[in-house]
Amino acid sequence: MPDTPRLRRSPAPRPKTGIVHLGPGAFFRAFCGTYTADAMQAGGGDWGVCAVSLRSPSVRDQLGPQDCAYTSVMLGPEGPKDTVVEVINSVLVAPENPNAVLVAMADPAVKIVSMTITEKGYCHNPATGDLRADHPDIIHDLANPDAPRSALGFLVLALARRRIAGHPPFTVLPCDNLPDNGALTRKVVLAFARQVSPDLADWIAQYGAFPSTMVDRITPATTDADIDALAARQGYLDRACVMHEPFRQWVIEDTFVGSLRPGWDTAGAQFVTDVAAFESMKLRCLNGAHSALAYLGYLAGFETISQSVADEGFARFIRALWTQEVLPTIPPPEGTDLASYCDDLNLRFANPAIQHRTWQIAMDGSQKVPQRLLGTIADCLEAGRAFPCLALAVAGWMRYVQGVDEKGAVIDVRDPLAQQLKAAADTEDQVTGLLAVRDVFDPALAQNPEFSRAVKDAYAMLMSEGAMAAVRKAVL
Ligand code: CS2
Repeated sequence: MPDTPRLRRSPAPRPKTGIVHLGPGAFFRAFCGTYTADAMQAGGGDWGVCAVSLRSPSVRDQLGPQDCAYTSVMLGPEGPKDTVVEVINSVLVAPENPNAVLVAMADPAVKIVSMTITEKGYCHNPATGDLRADHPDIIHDLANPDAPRSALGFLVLALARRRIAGHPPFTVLPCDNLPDNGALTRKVVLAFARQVSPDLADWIAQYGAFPSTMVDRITPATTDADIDALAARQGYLDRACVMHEPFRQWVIEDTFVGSLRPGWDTAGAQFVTDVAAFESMKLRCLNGAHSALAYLGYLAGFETISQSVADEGFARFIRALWTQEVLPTIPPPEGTDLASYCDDLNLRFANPAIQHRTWQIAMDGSQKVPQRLLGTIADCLEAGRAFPCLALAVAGWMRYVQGVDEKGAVIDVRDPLAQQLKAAADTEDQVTGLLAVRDVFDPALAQNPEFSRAVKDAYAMLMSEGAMAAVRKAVL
C-alpha cells in the first residue's frame, strides 16, 4: 500500500529517559515496552526508553520515521486489538557509534539497563553458565574498551565510566529465557569485569544489582502480511508493529539499585523475593514443550505451533510430557496450580491467530536445549522416572541440526554452533557424536548410560518411523 501514511506519534509530552534497553526486537516491544507504557500511564515516572540495537540498523530504520511509536497488536479470539505504544524515546545502533551507547548508559538519569538479547547474547557456555573467554566478541571487547560490541562489553565498560564519574551503577535487568538469569548475568559480567580491573569487579559486586526475571508472552515474528493487515484496519503504515498473544506474565526479583524502578506491578507484573520457581515452571513447561514441538513438529511437516497441537497425536504427546515427566520436577510457585497452568498453555499454543513458526522456535537450539529439556531429564534420572517424551524431543533436535528433513529437503538450521553440531553428527553413531558437544551436554549427563540409551532408542525410532509415528509411540 504505497500511499498509506506512516504512523505518527501523538503530541503528548515525553517522559525523560530512565531505561536503556539492549535488543529492542519484537519481544521487547510486545512485552517490556507495553508493561512500561502501562505503568507510566497508571503512575507516571520518567521511564522512557533509549533502545539500543547491538547489530543491525533495521529497528532504527523501522521506528525512526514514526518517531519511535509502534503498534502492539493483541491477537485474541475476538480479533486483533491495536494499541499505539509511545515508550521509546530514541534508538541507537551500536556498531555505528558505540561511544554514543556508552554515553547513554553512563548518564546518571538512567537507572536500569534491561536486555532481551536472546540466549546466545550472554556469551556463556550453556551447559555450565560460565563466561566463554574464547568468544570472539569477548576477546574483541577486552581489546577495544572504547568500542565494545557485546552486551557484556557495553555493560561493564559503561559501569566503569559510572564508577569513575562517581555515579551509582544502574540495575542490570536480563529478560531472556535463562534459568536464574540475574545470577547468570552477574556471573558473566563479573568475570568480564575482573579481566578489566579487579577493583571494578569488586565495585559492581558490592553496589550493582542483577534481579532475575521470568518473562512470558508469545510473540511470533511480524510478517509483511501483518503490516498490511494493520494498515488496512488503521489507515497507517507501521513497519515496527508487533504481534502477540493476550497473555503476559512478568515476575521480577525486587532487588533494584536504590529501589528505583517503574511501577510495573500497577500493570500486572509481580515483584517477588524469589523468581526461581516461576522460572523453572515457565522454562520447563512452556519453553520445553515449545522446543519439543519445534523439532518434532517441523520434522512432521507442521509450519506452526497451533498446527502441531491441532494434531491429536502431538496434543497427547505434549500432555504426557507435562504430566508424567515435567510437572513432577517442579515445585509449584506460590499461588499457582500447575495443572491449570498447563491447561492454559494448551489454549495458548492452540490459538490459531498466532502464527508461531516451528522453524522460528527451532533456532539456536544449542543455547536452549540445556535449560528447557536437559535439566528436567537430569531430575527425572535422579528420581528414577522414565522420560520417553523428553528423550524424543532431544532426538528430534539431534535429527534437526543435521540439516535434512524427513523428505530429504534441506533445513535452514540457524544456530551459533551449527557447523560444530553438523560436524559432531558426521559419524556412524550420530547420537554419541552429538552427546560429546560440551557446550550443550554436561559430561555427567552425557556419560549417564540410562540417558544415552533413552536418547539412542528415541533417535532410532525417529529415524525408522518418522516424527508423526514416533510421538504416538512415545506415549503408548
Ligand atoms: C520460544 C519463546 O522462540 C522460542 O524459543 O519458545 O520465544 C517463547 O515464545 C516465549 O518464551 C514465550 O514467553
